[in-house]
This record gives sequence, C-alpha cells and structure tokens, in this order.
Amino acid sequence: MSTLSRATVAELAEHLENAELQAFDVEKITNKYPDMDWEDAYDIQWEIRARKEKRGTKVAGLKMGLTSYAKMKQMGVDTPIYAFLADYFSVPDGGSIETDELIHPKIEAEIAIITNKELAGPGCTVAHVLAATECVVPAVEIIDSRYENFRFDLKSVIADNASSSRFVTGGNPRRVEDVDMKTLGVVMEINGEVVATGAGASVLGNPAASVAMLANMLAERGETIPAGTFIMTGGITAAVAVKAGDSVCVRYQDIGSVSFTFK
Ligand code: OOG
Ligand code: MG
Repeated sequence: MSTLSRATVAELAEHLENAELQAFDVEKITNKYPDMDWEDAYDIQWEIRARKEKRGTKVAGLKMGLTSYAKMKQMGVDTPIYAFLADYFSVPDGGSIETDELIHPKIEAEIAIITNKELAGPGCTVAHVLAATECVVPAVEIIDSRYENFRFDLKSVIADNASSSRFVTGGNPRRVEDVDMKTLGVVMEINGEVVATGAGASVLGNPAASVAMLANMLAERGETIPAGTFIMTGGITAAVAVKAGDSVCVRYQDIGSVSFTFK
C-alpha cells in the first residue's frame, strides 16, 4: 500500500539521482513527505534503477546495508535494507576514486559473495545461501549519502539507494567451503594506520544470513536473486570518513586485501 502517486515517485527518483550524479546534498525526503511508507521508499529506489538502466547502465550487483550493530548504531536505525550497485560504481583494486565526484564519502569493509544458483524467498536460509555460493570476495564499499550531514531515517535512505556510490573488490576470492565467513577477520587501514577491525559474524551472525534476508526481502516484491549475482553483505564496522589524498587498504583473513586511493 503505497501513499505517493506515480508522479511523485518519479519526481523524487529524479531529484535523488541528480543529487548523486552531480554530487550535491539535499534535505531528507521524509521532511516533505512524512507519510511515505516502506513501499514508496523502495518504489523510488527501483525507479532510480530503471532510470539508469534506460540510459544503458548495467546492474553490477546487489547489497545489503545496516546489517551490523555497529552500522545500525552509527546511523541510529534498526532494520537492514537493500540496494543495487550500478556498473560505474565499480573501481578496480589498486585504482583511484575521484573525490570531487562525491559529497562526503565514507568507507566500509564488507564480505561479498557471488552466487551460482538462483535464490528465492520466502524461506531462504543460510543453508540455501551456502549451497548457492560460488565464492567469497573481499569488498570495500564507498557510501555517500545524498542527505545533508549523512543524517537520515530508514525510508529516506532506502529511497536514496542506501547511500551507494562506489565499491572496490579484488584480493583472492576463495571457494565458500574454504572460508569461515563468521570468523573471517578484517583490518581497515587509512594511510597505514589501523582505523577499524572486525569479523564477519558482526553481520547478522553470518554474512550468509544477510544474503538470505535479501532473498526474503526481494520476495515481497516478487523478485529473486539470479545465479551469478555479486552481493555485498553490509559493513562489518562503523563507516569511516575519508578525504582527498587518503590511501585505503583493507586486509582480509584468507581472501587477500583491497587497496585504492582518493584523488
Ligand atoms: C546506509 C548504507 C549502509 C552498510 O553496509 O551498512 C551500508 C548508510 O549508512 O549510509 O551500505
Ligand atoms: Mg555498505
């Protein structure tokens, strides 16, 4: 049961996508539309996805957000959310990110997987996810909320594609049977200094549970996770702000490291 008209959904999608593409911040949309509901929020996100696809952008993967208590606490919200990753968000390992194209970027260390079977909810479990996982991949997400001062509520952030802006993968992906995603440790360094550490279990007890939740959330819209999907399971620690000139290296137990710089 959505409350916003098709026209308002389209207008808000254009507004938030322009803020993303032109790197300017905006007021959170619930200020003007306090009665919008969850379905409206995801409708706006799916409309942003449709706008990009119409222009030829491909979807490079999916992500879950706010799956760790560190992240929920940092952002003052209490439910995981999902979003999509556009092809141009992808930055190669060892590459550099144009800081000017972003508003106020923060980085997150995440564990990602690539599926090899379709995953469909409702009823998707960790066991289903593990049986459909090709490999485990280290990933660093660069989030960049389009909202002023990175302050938002859940509906506003869902509409804003969960602050998605860039991501970097690399390292040495491993087969799922060769890694324990729960105990997999991560060390995040900026300019050689350790700024955060954590383990996979911070993400809903097991990053695979985040993927199961994604399948179950997508089922509410009649969607599934196709085979071959790259999925980032959510930040393990709180996100850390970065600035031009910073060089980032996140080291993962067993699956290598990911590095890049901010120009
Ligand atoms: C929302 C996106 C959160 C994660 O990994 O938890 C997210 C935000 O904090 O801006 O990507
Ligand atoms: Mg994230």
